[in-house]
Amino acid sequence: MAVERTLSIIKPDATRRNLTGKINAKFEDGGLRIIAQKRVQLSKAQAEQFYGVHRERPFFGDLVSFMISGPVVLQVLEGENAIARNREIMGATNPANAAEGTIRKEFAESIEANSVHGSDAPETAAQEIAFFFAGIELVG
Ligand code: IDP
Repeated sequence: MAVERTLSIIKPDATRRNLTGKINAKFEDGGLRIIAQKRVQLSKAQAEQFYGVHRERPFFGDLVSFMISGPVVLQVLEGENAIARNREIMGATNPANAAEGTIRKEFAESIEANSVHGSDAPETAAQEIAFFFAGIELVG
C-alpha cells in the first residue's frame, strides 16, 4: 500500500449542524491525517467547475445551489491508501445504502446533502487538491 493524499469537503449540511469536529474524528480514528484544512464559502462558478463532470445530470443545478448554501471545509487527508480508505469512512453516496458507522450513515440528511465529498481516484485527487490548495498549504 502506498501513502496517498485525497481531497475531502465537509459540505454545508454538516457545517450548518456544527459537525466538523465529529467528522474530523472519524477521519483521524480511521487512520487519516488532516494535512490541510480551510473553511470557505464557495462561489457558484467554483462549485460549477468542481462538479463539472455532473453538468448534464438532472441534479446538477440543485447540487450547485446546495454546495453554495453555506460554508464548506476543504481538506487534504493523507494516509495509507487514503483515497479508498476515505471512501470507506464516508460510506455510500445515498445514506440509505451507507454502512453502519460511516459518516453518511450517521450524519447525511439525503443523497444530495450527504455531509462529505471525497476524491474517487488518484488522478481526480491530484486535480481536486490542486483546484483548492497551493503546495505550500499542504503540511504532511
Ligand atoms: P460521491 O460524492 O459519493 O462520489 P457522485 O456520484 O460523484 O457521488 O455524486 C456527487 C454528489 O452529487 C453526491 O455526493 C451528492 O451530493 C450529489 N448526488 C449524487 N447523486 C445524486 C442524486 O441522484 N440526486 C441528488 N444529488 C445527487
